[in-house]
Amino acid sequence: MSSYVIGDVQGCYDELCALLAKINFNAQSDTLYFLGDLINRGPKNLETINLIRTLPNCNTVLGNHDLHLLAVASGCRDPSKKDTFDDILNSSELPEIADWLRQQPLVHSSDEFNCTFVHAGIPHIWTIEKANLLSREVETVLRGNDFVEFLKNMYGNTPSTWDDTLQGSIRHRTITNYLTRMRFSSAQGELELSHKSKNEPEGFSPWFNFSRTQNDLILFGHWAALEGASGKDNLLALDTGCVWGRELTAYCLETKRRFSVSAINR
Ligand SMILES: [Mn+2]
Repeated sequence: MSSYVIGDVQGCYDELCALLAKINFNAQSDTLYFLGDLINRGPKNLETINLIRTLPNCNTVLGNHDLHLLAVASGCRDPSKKDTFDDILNSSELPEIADWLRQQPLVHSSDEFNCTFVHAGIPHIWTIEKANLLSREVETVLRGNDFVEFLKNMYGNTPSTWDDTLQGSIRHRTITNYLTRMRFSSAQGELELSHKSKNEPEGFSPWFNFSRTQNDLILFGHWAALEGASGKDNLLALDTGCVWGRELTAYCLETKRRFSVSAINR
């Protein structure tokens, strides 16, 4: 009876299987929490998502690549040249995969472990409780009849700063940008969405460097350049860049141990 949190898989199905073997994963008694970006850029997206959605005791939050797949699948967005999820788009299972993705949350807080799972992070300007409430707003739209409208309006870096008075599709885009794309923030909570390295743009810092009002335990992915290290004991970075040739990592919530497998050379 163990619980593991796994960072960005991005279609690295063979490494996921190797990681599950390494932790002696038991599908009946163990629980998995994925941190989003289950697919894209890697080679075996259909196998990856079908494994994750059919395992018992398996949870995920949505990442930017998962939402991008939904946008492409529903005709809101053309695929980019870097996208590798044609195997899902061409599958007869696409409708059920898309329906399953639309039911997944952007933020999930666990009472059992007193922690929060999110793809990119929780900005210091929001409490955990507020992040959950805002996440529920987006999830309601994503599950409802107007989800295509949300996906059409999801792309874009503006507005760059949260404001409680934001409304409609702009509000939903801004919430989604914080929860699924954030890396750098200003002290005022302004997002800087163009930098992916560890080097801070002037006036900005990694979102997890700003002090929080409570000692929250947050597990997040999305930022492979961190190489699994945020420098904070309670803000755990678990994207260790498997799709970029590094490692896939699982964190055991009971023992606080990390387990990693190396990317397979292709
Ligand atoms: Mn991501």
